[in-house]
Amino acid sequence: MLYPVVTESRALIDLSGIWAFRLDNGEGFEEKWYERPLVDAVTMAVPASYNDLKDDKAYRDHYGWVFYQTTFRIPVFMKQERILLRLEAVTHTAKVYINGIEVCQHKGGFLPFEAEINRHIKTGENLLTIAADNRIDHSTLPVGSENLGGVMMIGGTGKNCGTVRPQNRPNFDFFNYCGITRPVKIYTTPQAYIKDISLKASVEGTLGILHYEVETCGEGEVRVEVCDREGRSLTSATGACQGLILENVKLWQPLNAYLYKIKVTFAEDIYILPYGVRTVKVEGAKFLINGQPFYFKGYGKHEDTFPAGRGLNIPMNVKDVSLLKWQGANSFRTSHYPYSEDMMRLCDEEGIVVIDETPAVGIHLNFGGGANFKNGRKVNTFDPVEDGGIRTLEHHKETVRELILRDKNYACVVMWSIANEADSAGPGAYEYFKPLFDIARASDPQKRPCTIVGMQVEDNTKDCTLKLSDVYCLNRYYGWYVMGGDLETAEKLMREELEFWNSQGKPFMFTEYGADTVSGFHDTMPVMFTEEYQVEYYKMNHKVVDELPNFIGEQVWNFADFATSQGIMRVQGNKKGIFTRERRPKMVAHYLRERWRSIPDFNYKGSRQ
Ligand code: BDP
Repeated sequence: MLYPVVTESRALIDLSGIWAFRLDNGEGFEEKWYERPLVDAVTMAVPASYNDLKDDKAYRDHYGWVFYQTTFRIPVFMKQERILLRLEAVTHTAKVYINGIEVCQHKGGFLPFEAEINRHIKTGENLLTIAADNRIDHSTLPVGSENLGGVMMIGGTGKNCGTVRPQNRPNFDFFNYCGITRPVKIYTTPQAYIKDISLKASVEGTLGILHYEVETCGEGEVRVEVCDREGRSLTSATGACQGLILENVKLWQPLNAYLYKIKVTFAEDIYILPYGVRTVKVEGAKFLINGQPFYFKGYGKHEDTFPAGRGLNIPMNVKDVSLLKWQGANSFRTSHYPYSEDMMRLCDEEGIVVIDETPAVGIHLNFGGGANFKNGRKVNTFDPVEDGGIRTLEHHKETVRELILRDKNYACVVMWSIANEADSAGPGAYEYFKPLFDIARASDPQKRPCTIVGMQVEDNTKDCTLKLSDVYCLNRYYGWYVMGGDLETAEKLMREELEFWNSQGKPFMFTEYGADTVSGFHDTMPVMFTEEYQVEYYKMNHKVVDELPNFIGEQVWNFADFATSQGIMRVQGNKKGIFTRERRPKMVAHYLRERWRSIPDFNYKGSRQ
């Protein structure tokens, strides 16, 4: 799916700004609020999560639909073109109306969708209404809990005690920020147009071989021209599917990105795609980028800032990449959902390596000590739907397809994460995940490695990641959730477990490890929650992982403190950040800087293999 850009043949209108907004009182659809200007509306920023913008619990803890509204006019010169409305992310379910008529719906809060709107617009003012639903349950990604006994951090009484008002119970550890979180745009294409472009490249010595496939609609001929960064033409070809040779190819390298400009023309339509040539491959226990064993240094992150919530925050994205570079980090994971396209484009440009994750978090009905019951019988996560099992599979398949369709051309993306901390060792997990891996592998023209990011389980041999993942990605908390405060025992237990993973013949890495730390808490002894403890915690972890040759990367949890639901284990949010939510460094940020600046991006463990 192409990111909307302005070219000689395409125009773009960004509808970001102040919109009218109203929380649904349960009557919005019945009273057809989308047919006329909202009554009793308040102002609202778009894009942004609405939760923190009004200093009122009614907004922060709203459950259900909300209505957003704006008006737009279409310039006359655009009217002969195809006119599309593109929504980059509406969390979690959206219904879109123009002049009272529904033009599209979408499920899933972190991926774009669009509709051709020519027949719905009129001369003069058009009324655009977007209804957004934030309810989460066993059928949505991320997953919401349907049984209070199984709720993470609420404590496992097993009783569904009910609440005074209906409310969301996230089965995941981040605040359920909602709304129109990324821009809404109108863009045009000619009637005969370029629908999609798929690129992949191989490299032989100094030659790059670029394979392209262009999908079009209408009559015309495809022409593809490769230009260098300065826009000078290097080579070109005609036809919808071709190979092109790039002499003295300039590779996209981690922290040293090079992007060609791929100019595609078809009939009157022109589209320009920045593209980095690089290869990715798992070979034995190595993760090769451009043929060299890569070592991941970096983070699991969140799109989480004050007060935009999960709303696109371009300055913070730039700041975060700057902090990554300051520290000598080279990568992050888009935990726990696809990030904005603006962030992906920034990473492509800056050479930041990305593990790209779907919003599949919380696919675990018995997490956090709780258990789900139906008619007195314990329910397993992947039990048949009629027996109370999870209902996400079809939506999960669609999400994997949509994510790869959106992100397949980014050089920064080197691996797909199909899910985070699912019940991957539970009965039925393999049968659930196998088709998702198949879809990912079939849809990606570049055939990137795939993984499930896994939590600690009782018996690793039962974890379906062993059979399915190309890289074992582990979230481990030895010294925090396991043996918190006793780093000596934690070290022993962690070494015992990691030796298992090291003996599997595939690469493995940490995608999470961390300790909650309240900025400003200090002690002479490393006591949990102090900045000193966080440093000691990481030193202990690094001592162990540095001994293991097949361990190919460390992604710390988390880049910055972030907002969560309330609970006895969260102090105004999750405090495992290396930076505070405002991006001030905790003590450990300097320790990691020293460590990562002395670890090369490539061949870190080369001498010991
Ligand atoms: C893991 C989750 C992550 C949490 C983290 C934590 O993947 O979302 O925030 O633990 O507990 O279970 O801090």
